[in-house]
Amino acid sequence: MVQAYLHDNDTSQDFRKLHNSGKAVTIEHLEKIGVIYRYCKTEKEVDDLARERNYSNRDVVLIKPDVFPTSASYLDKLKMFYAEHLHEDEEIRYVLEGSGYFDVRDPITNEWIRILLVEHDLIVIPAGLYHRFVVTEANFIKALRLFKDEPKWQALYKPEADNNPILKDYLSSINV
Ligand code: KMT
Ligand code: NI
Repeated sequence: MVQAYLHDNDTSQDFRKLHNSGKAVTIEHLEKIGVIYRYCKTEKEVDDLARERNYSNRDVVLIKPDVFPTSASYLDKLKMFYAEHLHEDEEIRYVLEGSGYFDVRDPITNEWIRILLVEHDLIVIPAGLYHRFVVTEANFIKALRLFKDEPKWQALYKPEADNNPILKDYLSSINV
């Protein structure tokens, strides 16, 4: 079962650690803010969901130290994924191997919710929801990234993205 909890915001610890504040977050709460979690035993289940939601493009992202020339460049890549951002399209991520954390910023309370994803976990992050990503201390994830027809999946960083109409559309979609 997926684990979600409030992030402890302890910046003295490495960002790949658990950062579990002890306050659990339910799947129902995630759904309220438009985040969908699914366990997909096979890639066929992912394909079905992708078809239903009109996704037609995908790639595989591999994040682990040995695919980077130096440990500094690995860390730079991790920091890039960890910068708070949103997208103008919803994004689907499916873990093929390894594990990682998706942190989503609760638009109601402004708190970071940490979601641990392991093999077979799929997450849908709605357009306009601020998030960031980091691997766990195992330092390894292989994940499918699914994109709609016309990919608009470049990251839009905070605070510039605060004025993006997609953010306002997202907030009104969840009644905030
Ligand atoms: C994103 O949009 O934040 C990402 O794609 C993170 C890497 S996917 C494991
Ligand atoms: Ni993203």
